[in-house]
Amino acid sequence: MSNKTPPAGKSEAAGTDTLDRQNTNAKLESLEQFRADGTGQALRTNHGVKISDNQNTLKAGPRGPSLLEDFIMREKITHFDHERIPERIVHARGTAAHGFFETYEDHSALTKAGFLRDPSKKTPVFVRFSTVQGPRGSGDTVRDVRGFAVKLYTDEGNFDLVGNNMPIFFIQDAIKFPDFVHAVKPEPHNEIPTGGSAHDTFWDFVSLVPESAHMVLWTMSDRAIPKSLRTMQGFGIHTFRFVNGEGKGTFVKFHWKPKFGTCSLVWDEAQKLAGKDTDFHRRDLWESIEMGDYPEWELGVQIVPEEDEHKFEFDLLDPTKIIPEELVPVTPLGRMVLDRNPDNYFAETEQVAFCPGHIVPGIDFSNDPLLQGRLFSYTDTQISRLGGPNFHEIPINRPIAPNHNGQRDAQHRTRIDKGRASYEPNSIDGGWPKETPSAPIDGGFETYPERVDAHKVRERSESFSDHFSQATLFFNSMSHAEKEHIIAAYSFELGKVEREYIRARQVNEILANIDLELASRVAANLGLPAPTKGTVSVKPSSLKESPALSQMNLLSGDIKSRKVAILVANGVDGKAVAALQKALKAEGAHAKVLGPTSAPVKTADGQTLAVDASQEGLPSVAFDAVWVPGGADSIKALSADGVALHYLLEAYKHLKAIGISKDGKALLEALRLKEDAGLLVGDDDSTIKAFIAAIAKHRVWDREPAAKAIPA
Ligand code: HDD
Repeated sequence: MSNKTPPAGKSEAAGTDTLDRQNTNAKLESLEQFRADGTGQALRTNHGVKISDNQNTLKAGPRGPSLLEDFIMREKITHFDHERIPERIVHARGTAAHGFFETYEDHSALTKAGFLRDPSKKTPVFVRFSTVQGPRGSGDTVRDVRGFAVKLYTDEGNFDLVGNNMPIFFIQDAIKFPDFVHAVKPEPHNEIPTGGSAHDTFWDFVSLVPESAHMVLWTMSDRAIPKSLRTMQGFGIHTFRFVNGEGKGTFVKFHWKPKFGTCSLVWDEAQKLAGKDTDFHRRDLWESIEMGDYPEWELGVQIVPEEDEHKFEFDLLDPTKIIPEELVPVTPLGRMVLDRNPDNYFAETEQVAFCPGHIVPGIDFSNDPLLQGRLFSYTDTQISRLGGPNFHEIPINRPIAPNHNGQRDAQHRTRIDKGRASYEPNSIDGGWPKETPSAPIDGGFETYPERVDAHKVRERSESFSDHFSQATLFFNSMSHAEKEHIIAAYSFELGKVEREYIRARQVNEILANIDLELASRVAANLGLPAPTKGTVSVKPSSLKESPALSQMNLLSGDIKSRKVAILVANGVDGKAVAALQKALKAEGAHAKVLGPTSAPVKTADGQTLAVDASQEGLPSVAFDAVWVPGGADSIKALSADGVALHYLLEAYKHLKAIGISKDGKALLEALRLKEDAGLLVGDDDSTIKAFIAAIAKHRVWDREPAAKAIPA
């Protein structure tokens, strides 16, 4: 509690703040002044002068030299010259959306944070998703961690939950972050590779730093190639603290669980998409919002009472560890819906500034040394990225809560502060703005008074020293297919490492301590001897498996918002197309009719059928499933069309649901594909039903061995 007495006048908590809470909507509307629309407006200079000619520079005669006095041209070119700002050192490639958060109920027993107490309140949010390694123009579907940064504009100030789609991190102490980032970023001599970790400096570093073992395993898993941004889980990673109105603290870990389920691409698909549609993830996010398939997540927390802090086999402060959900289940708090695309990429997505240090009363930090370092780094980076300390005034960063204080001036100051006193205490301006004492609700922020009694040391706690038991737990929790993907990913990445001693070190000193089968399989693929034992003694986790870690258990169970390609040519059975479209629509899925070209086709009964795109224009990697309706002529044409044949083959190899009319059996024979749980032949309702059920399973995993034998 503050020991300073506020100068005479009512406390802000009792007066203006309550009023502001009621006026949140009015404030949101006031942000509207920053959204500009030029419709119906004259073209003008930045200083308001109407422009009569935007085509020609002022010249001395039509063929003469340009004149320096052309203030219109000079203003335009000067502004253009400075259009780019430094991209983020990490997480440069991102995409974002607006939405809201609402709490399911009053969680005041846990926290006094207002946005988690009032179920009638919709708190605006802005969420930016990102890859980590690549620059702004890099591909969306590379193997990488995804950033999951949420800005909640609460009545009590902005709360930024700056997390990732994986629940742990590569390093335990922030002082190692520059080393880690230098190692993973493109190599300094040739700036290769763009958007990937398959190179020597990354594997050199992680093979020398065993604390990275668990997180590297996650990045070699399917989690690093998410199907879409709306099918990713999000995590706050660090242990945070909730503080309730009585000042009681509780440790929490934040989780975002997606309504559309958690699922991934397959590796070949991810690589192809990186070329065929660099914008695959941002396009999906954008389109799903435009189509009304609003991405949605449930926010939950794992709750650990303070007295249980030391009850685990790992340290709650160690960011390379999860709390298995089987030990502490996730308690749902509320939901977040993204329902509006930004108006302007630069003004919003590029200029948004997240800082883990942006918290509100009711939430506090833990002593996780990675989190502690982050509290410094983010504000510092915004100063150079956004050009000064006033980045909070950029519309996307403005809190909806008032933010009066004595901070003044500096570059890009936009607010015109009235009053004489830019210091506190003051008597000239009636003492305003004043401190607000901490209170059970609506009070000023007060740091949780954790007792600290220690020596100053540069040391890593002994409780942070186990780097492998949870990596083994993760590997053991994977399905057969997921394990195979992990083995393939290590083999692929290490196969690109030029120095054999780095490959060998990763296999012998890291993988062998996680799982000997994993190590030997990767060793065999690299032509290295298989290790027979690990290099350190690891006390295994007492939990053998954590089913919550396998994506096989995290599907939504329906096919809402899934995309199905219907391949047609002249002579297609138009009624069959309509029946499938109707069935898919009823399930909330989206069908697109794809022809040999973008031109309409003629159905068997002579009707004209519009097509959405050509098969070449929207390749199979852009879809979840493919259907080939009947019609003898259509099948005949598709059977002789290399693009259509490749379409089916590729969907088959990527383990997607495929439905083919009985008329189309010849197509399967031509491709030598066999029916299976997801490759269905038939035209009746029961085939459509089975097709829908196969899409809901996301992939036909049992097909994987057969699919591998088919040419790429
Ligand atoms: Fe970080 C950006 C997530 C550790 C320093 N980080 C950044 C973003 C995300 C994360 C999602 C992009 C935000 C946006 O969309 O604008 N970072 C994490 C997570 C970490 C983590 C989940 C560990 C649990 N980061 C971390 C450390 C440091 C940084 C330890 C420095 C000591 N991170 C930065 C940064 C960035 C950043 C350099 C680049 C751009 C920015 O901050 O705004 O300051």
